[in-house]
Amino acid sequence: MKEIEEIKKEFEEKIKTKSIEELKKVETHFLGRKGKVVDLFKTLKNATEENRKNIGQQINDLKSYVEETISKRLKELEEIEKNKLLANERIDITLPGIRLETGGLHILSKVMKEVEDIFLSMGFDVMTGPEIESDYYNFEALNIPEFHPARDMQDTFYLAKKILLRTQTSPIQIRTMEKYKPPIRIIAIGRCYRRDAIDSSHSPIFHQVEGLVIDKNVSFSSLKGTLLEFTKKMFGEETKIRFSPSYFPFVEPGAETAISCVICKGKGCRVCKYTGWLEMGGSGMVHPNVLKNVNIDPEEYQGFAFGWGVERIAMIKYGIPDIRMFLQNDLRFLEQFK
Ligand code: 2U9
Repeated sequence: MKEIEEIKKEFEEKIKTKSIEELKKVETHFLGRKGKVVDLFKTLKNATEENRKNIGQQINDLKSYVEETISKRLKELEEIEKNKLLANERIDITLPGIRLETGGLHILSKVMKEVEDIFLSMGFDVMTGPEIESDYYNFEALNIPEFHPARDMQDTFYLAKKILLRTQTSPIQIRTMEKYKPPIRIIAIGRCYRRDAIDSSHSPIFHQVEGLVIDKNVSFSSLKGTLLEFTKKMFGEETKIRFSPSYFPFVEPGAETAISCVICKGKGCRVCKYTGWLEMGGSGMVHPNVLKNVNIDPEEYQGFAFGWGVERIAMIKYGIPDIRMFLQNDLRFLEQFK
């Protein structure tokens, strides 16, 4: 009887094991073929006749207590294992989601669309054309003859003797006038190329928007009205516009066009170099020779045209200090316009 008590005490110590593996060892230690409980049954033969029944009963009770306790303990440990597993796999759905990076339009694309929308609202069509052009469409048709200084002034990328990367979007205007009869109201917008030295305001790749209106009774005041309307919509209602006489082979008279400084409202600041004005590009009445080149009679039809730089518009509108930023793909710059 003393031995039964000792084994029960030892068992109650060992059953507090933490792992299923350990528990299996405890089970073998007590209930296995060479286990403590089996040994107890072997000692039965030493018991007296009248005690044998009682002791046998006691040993059986111990055996079933050990079995029940072990299977209870096993269930507890399995439950703990399961919960541990669940805890590891648990997903906290209240955690903030992982923000998926989304792309965005490049600021120049946005500005070109804004320019297009303004002219579309004024009844213009938007035209595009090839970036690889012939020197006929890029120079000759625009009244820029073979050895005119404008050619090297524009420092052109030639791909072959008479094939080049367009230096302005004017070829689109020529192609449009060849294809459609007046009245014409279009803007031509897209990428142009010049062999310029790169600096904060010059890039070999830049974008231009040119406008062209061909109709009867088109006057210089039509040009001023159209550009003023565009300027107000693009830079704000209080913006003014200024025309200064200038020369371009494809317009006569020609004018440099400037807008009042959007930063200092014309008082004078570093951005407008204290002039109060910001040069935006050029404009003028389409030269009669250009009309003749596309078989439009300058006696019957007149027209005006202008050409502004898209980077220039973006840099002034958004305070971008360096034209190279548009092409450097620096996310710190690009993401500001998402
Ligand atoms: C046709 C007839 C006339 C477009 C014009 C300018 C003046 C002009 C550029 C200067 C550098 C724009 O800022 S820039 O990129 N252009 O100053 N462009 S008049 O005149 C045309 C165009 C097409 C058939």
